[in-house]
Amino acid sequence: MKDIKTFGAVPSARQMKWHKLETYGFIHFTVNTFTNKEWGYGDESPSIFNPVDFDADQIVSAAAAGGLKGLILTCKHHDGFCLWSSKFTEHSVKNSPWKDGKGDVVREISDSCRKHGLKFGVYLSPWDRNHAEYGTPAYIEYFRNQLNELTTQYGELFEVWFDGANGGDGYYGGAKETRNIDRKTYYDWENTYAIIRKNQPNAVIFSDGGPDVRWVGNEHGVAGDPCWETLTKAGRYPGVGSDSPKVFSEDTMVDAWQSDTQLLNNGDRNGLDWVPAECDVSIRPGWFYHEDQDDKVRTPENLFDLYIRSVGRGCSFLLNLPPTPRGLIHDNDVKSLIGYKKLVNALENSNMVYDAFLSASNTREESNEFSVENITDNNQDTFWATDDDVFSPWVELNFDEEIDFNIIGLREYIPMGQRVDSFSVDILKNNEWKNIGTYESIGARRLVETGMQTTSAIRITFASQVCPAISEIGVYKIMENY
Ligand code: FUL
Ligand code: CA
Repeated sequence: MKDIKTFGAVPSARQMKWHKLETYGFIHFTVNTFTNKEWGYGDESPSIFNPVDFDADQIVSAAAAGGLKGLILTCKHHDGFCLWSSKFTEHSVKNSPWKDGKGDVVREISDSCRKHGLKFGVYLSPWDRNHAEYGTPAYIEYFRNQLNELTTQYGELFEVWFDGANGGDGYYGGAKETRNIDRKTYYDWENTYAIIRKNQPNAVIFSDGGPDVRWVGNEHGVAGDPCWETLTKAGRYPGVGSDSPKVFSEDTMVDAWQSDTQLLNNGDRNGLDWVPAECDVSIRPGWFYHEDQDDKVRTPENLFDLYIRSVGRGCSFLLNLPPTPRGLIHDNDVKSLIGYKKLVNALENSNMVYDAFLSASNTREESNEFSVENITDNNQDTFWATDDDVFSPWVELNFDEEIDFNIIGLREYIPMGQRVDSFSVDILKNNEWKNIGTYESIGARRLVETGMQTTSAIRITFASQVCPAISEIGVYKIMENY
């Protein structure tokens, strides 16, 4: 951009597309839905998969009602059962009674996503507790063949999701034993990623080690404060964190990662790569549907709180919606999604920044191109910037009358990097500036809760190592105690 130099790591074109989505959904659906389990052992018969009322449009409409911009489907979970009719295994929908073995969940969900304007992504578990050859080179060939099918047969994908859980006990074609793999070398990840790069150049690859999008270090949907967009990704692969456990089990998996999870949660201000975090969480306690959790669906208020603590910290919010054994999203989940979307809309509609008179302590070359007006034009591609030697400028918002607000929102112009270290918010009280908080990190989006404040002027002072580039600022009022 003109003569402004970028700062540190910057997002790739595919990451920029992904940043625009902010919220999208996960669909966990497989034999577990019928066995009432979270992890299948791999010995489940395909005959149990029979979602008699399966309705992709109902599932995708539920996601759309919650404002979700895409869906990632568990095409194959750890149990190895394939929701599409893979050429390379019998362990799939082709041997289930559903649609007489002619059904394809991946096809129906991806088609419906396109119909409703949602992006589509795939989850393919590297770990396969069904496959007889898991642990040998032959399984890698199988895994890559499947990846090839999923990345060529279902149109454009926005994300490919790799789980870190890998290795342990399983059915393995009847061997029923424990198999451990070397997670650093077994998948030869760079060459596995190459399949995705070739077939789906716009798709981001997710795992706890990136390379495009990183796990946020917990499954509660909450990013750290601060949460930097950067991290050094050298040596990091799915399931290969600094303290990854040797053997996975359902109970110990998340705990065993502890020291690495802190780093994933906060990111690294000095990291060499742009690897933003994704905050995954389920709308219910389980990832898969369990009838006894029908009354444990997250409330709209709770989902909104997660939105603030994920999207509002520069990350994405990945919300899991598990279909029932009939193949539908339960009414309770649909109600919560609708209520949550209302709260997000209410936040956006409360933005008072358009009523403010704007001023700034410095504007780059005093040029209109970098004018402070760019922070309220609802366009993320325009921004306010200062001269190169200005590292602590301020922006002032003056209102004709006093306003009440409790959230301040900011966006950096991230194609130029994450430039701002911190920012302070002051409000005018009895003709004096009163500080109400200092916060670290902005990135793609920042929503800070300031507590309810009444004032006629707000001043935001930035601290950065290079001139800041701020694309949007918002001043919001949302009900308290959500
Ligand atoms: C975890 C898996 O083990 C869970 O079953 C689920 O798929 C979740 C999203 O990731 O690592
Ligand atoms: Ca703008």
